[in-house]
Amino acid sequence: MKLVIIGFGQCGGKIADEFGRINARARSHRGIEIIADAFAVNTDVTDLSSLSSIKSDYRHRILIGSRKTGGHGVGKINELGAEIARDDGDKVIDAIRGTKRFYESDAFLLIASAGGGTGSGAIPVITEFIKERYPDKPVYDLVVLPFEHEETTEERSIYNSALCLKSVNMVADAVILADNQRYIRKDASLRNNLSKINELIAEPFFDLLCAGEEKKQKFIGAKTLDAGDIMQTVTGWTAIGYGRTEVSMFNLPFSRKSDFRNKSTEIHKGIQTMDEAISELSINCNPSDASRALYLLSAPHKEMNMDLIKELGDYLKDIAPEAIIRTGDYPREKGPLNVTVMLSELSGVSKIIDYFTKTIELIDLIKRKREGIQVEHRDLSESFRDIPSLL
Ligand SMILES: Nc1nc2c(ncn2[C@@H]2O[C@H](COP(=O)(O)OP(=O)(O)OP(=O)(O)O)[C@@H](O)[C@H]2O)c(=O)[nH]1
Ligand SMILES: [Mg+2]
Repeated sequence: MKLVIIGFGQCGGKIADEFGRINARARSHRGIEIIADAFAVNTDVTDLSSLSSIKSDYRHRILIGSRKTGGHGVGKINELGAEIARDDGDKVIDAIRGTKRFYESDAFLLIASAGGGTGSGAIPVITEFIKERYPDKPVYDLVVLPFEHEETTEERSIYNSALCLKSVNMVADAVILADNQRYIRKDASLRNNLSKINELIAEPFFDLLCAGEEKKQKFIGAKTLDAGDIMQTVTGWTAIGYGRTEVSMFNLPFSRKSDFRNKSTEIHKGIQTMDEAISELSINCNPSDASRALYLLSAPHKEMNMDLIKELGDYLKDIAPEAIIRTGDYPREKGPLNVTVMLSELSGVSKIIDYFTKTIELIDLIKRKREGIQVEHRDLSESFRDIPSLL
């Protein structure tokens, strides 16, 4: 599957840049392209300058709203981010139109954080613009959720997230959720290493996008998971996960490949890898809430067999019984065993419901506070009405 990637704001731009890097890896290691073009859109000049893999011309690094922001961002006011995107959205559409390999692309992937200002406000507006202009291509929005510490110290990040999530859900074909907090569960120091988190966010897409673009016969699986399968699966609220096991751990020393013990070890390791993919999902969710799912097994030829693929399918069916499951295998020469899982059309995601609930409470509180201040003002003016004036 080949994507047009557009990152908004600091977070979106950085992750789009990371996708540029995985495309370079696909090109040099596998001789294929998984990205037709990549863009970054921002109100902040400095953020645009700090990117590396996205081309540096003004058509690929698109500055919007400079009249309103002086090139310094919107300071977390996502309503302003949305307004600027409405005014300057044509710049993005013009840039897409200039993409030489646009006709090769299967879909758009738009990326932003929900908690900031520019990206959070711009992503729904530009999604809508693109849907109007290119109604036949799916638009997927990859939305990054704030860290817990940001939610506790800055109510704005919750409010922004609720507005952004509600809006993207109204216009995008799917919203792929990536919760920053999930990536620091095992290593809290990553909180200060956003580029590592960005790698972890982009990595699960690598095999998934490569599998359907593979040209070499020996790397084409018995069942290829191509753009059509992905487009049939990815819809609504979506989570993605990825597990990896080094293959050398599989092989029992001095035993033949056909040995029954090797086979059961392979299946066991395959299931363990899928388990890892599920427990490392980009957002905490309940797999049984998914109406659609897919998994891709990528492993060296000699480790791949139909039993393993079937066992993985049965396993996923057990934990996501309501889901229509699509599957694929992607044989490699060497390397680890990877399992990529996507759970889609999720009926409930507790973190999202939380944002909506908290934001409704917040709006209510702000309204009551405002009314309170008005009453105070009224009280004050009433209280000095009878004081004589010197004027
Ligand atoms: N994963 C990840 N999260 C990031 C990155 N940069 C910022 N964030 C998160 O994104 C949120 C802040 O949004 P930004 O993307 O910085 O904001 P923006 O869209 O540039 O908007 P303004 O700066 O307000 O104009 C916070 O929740 C950060 O934790 C990044 O490179 N990777
Ligand atoms: Mg910014």
